[in-house]
Amino acid sequence: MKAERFALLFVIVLVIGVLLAAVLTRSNSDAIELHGRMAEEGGWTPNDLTAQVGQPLHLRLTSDDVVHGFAVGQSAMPAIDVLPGQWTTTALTFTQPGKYTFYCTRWCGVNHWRMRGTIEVTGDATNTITTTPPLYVTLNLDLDAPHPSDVVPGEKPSAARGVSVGVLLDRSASPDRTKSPTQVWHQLRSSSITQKLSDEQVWDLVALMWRSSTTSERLTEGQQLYAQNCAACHGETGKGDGVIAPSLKKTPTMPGMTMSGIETVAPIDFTDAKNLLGASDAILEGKIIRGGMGTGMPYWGPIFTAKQIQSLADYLWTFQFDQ
Ligand code: HEC
Ligand SMILES: [Cu+2]
Repeated sequence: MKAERFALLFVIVLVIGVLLAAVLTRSNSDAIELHGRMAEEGGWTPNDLTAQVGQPLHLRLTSDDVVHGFAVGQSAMPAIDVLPGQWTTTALTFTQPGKYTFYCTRWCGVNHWRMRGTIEVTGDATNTITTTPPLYVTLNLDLDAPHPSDVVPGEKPSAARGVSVGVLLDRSASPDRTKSPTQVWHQLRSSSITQKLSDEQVWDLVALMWRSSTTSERLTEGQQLYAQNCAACHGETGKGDGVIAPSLKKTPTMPGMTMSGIETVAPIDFTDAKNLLGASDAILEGKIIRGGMGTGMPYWGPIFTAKQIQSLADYLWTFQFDQ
């Protein structure tokens, strides 16, 4: 009798144990283990995740080599450190279906930016958002065509000097994002209001117009994004001399004259007036969104929001204009 009782108790304990183990392993297997490795060593494993709208996607992250970072493109979620020999857990919940890109946020090597993966989110949208296609698509711009400027200022144009020129510019006529500074300079130069001004003063007016079309907040945001994502190639001062630049090839003799998809080239020098002043915001934003398609310039469309890309383009003009 006593032995029977004991056996029953043992069975019950065993059943509870099995149930508990099942519950534990279930909650454990709900979390997906995500390993980070440098792009050359395979990047993220797995690199294609799926999720359902409104249902948390549990992740356990670790690195198999150096310190990486984890972030989801176009989301406000702060980046998570992915450390070797340690597990970090996180849960992501999506409110919109679609294809998201997750990416590494630490410069872990020359191919750092290639450390990307996707999250395919299915289900019904909880709210509707309308997205407008970028300008370069609507305007059907050729992003690979050279866009040299036929005039360049003698010194760096300054928005502050532009103010003191004293010509009242129509603020509502602030440059639309499809025009280059060179085009606007020609327009102003041929206008009667600038008759008594020097060429340099007209450039200062152009700098002022570009400054008026952005805000200090956007310039600060652009500066931070640039320092974190672009300076390694384009250089802190925009000269195209970042630490990664030597691993890309020399500048072609004609800037912009690259056969896209064929070979990598040196990062664009944003301080080169002849090149940059001939570009419009639409072209710069288009290049940032689409990338160089083989030139070495990464694509950032799935990483940044439209506003962040605008801030980046706004910031690039500070390499030409004193703002
Ligand atoms: C891995 C190196 C690399 C990184 C990182 C990089 N770029 Fe580039 N970028 C290039 C190269 C190389 C070119 C020149 C070839 C081309 O235009 O495709 C270029 C060209 C460009 C151009 C074209 C300029 C023109 O006159 O047509 C823009 C704009 C640009 N980059 C912006 C950015 C921004 C903004 C970032 C950061 C978000 C960035 N780049 C990060 C390598 C890089
Ligand atoms: Cu990394």
